[in-house]
Amino acid sequence: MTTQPPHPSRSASHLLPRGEKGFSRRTILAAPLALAACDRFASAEPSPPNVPPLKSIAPAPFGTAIKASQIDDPDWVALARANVSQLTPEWEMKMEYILADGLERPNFDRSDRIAAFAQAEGMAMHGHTLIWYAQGKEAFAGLSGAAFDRAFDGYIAAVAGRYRGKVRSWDVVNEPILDDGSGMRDCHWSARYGQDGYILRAFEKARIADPDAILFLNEYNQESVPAKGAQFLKLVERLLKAGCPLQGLGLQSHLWIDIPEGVIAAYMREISQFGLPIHVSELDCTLRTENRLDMRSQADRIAAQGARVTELASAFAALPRAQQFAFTVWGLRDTDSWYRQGDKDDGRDKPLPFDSFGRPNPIAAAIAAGFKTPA
Ligand code: 9MR
Repeated sequence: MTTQPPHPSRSASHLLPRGEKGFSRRTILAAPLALAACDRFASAEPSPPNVPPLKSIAPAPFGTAIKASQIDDPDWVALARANVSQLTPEWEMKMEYILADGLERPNFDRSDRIAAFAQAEGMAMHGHTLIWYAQGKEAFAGLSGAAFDRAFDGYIAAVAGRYRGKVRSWDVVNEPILDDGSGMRDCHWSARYGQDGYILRAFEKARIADPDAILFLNEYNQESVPAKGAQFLKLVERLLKAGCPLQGLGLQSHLWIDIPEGVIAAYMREISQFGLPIHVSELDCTLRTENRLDMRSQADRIAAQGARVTELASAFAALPRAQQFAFTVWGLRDTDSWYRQGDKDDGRDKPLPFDSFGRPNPIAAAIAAGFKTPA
């Protein structure tokens, strides 16, 4: 197994207040120093690559994560209009926002705004996410038995029902597998319904609330941590056998530069065997590693990043057309990324297709190269 960069779900740091989430203390201290040291003699940044509008070269809808505030940013809107045809709300369609004031007072203002923007711009929308181990604990605290069931079913009915006809698809359940791939996560949902039981129930309720949306199971590190990928495939098999209305598989693809060559493409071939639509649902690729002694230059890191991202895009392009659901990046500009928020921002990471001025990054060229050469 390779050294992985920190992941919010791994450290549960996404449960921290906004602006406090992100990297482990060790990485926060080490990464900027390591990057600064190895770049001391680096030449000026190379000029941005020429890349056609990403939506014009993608074999399927090209998506991005969106925060409602970005609708007020004309530069972001221009970049989105040029490059994307699908939107995934980054956090304002989750329980953390919808249920911030409790079960009785759901907040739909921001997800409504994003849905209206998508409609006005002729962009599709992907709902994210109904049931997640990491969220809803506070809102559901104190409920048990039938009251818990009513709240669980009622939440899915209200949210998926509200956006019926407005979303193309939903991440019904997010991130059910343990990080090391040894099994399923325990959480407040599994405590009541069982580890597979809460997933089955969520999909059934979502199916009823929105019969037309394509229903996805979404997970990270499937294509990069073989044990986790294997566990995900086993879960999909069990769910389908149990009659779950699971219709699509979400590969988050939060990549990092040291994923061994070939692993991503091999997993894409395996997961495609179900014949279900595949959504590359949250692509970014951090340049950071947790290895303090990593003295690679920024240019070397960017080359490694390009290789992994091209491998992913190329594996996606090689899928049968009916299985290419969408290819979504987890933000457009580096400065929009969750890797670049708050005091954890080292100012150097370039995980997304555009720089802070909206100019294409090498990763955009890497995506384009992959789309061009299906493999
Ligand atoms: O990027 C998202 C960040 O803005 C939110 O604060 C955080 C918690 O809601 O979620 C981040 O997005 C995560 C996604 O919903 C699920 N997969 C991992 C993503 C990156 O942490």
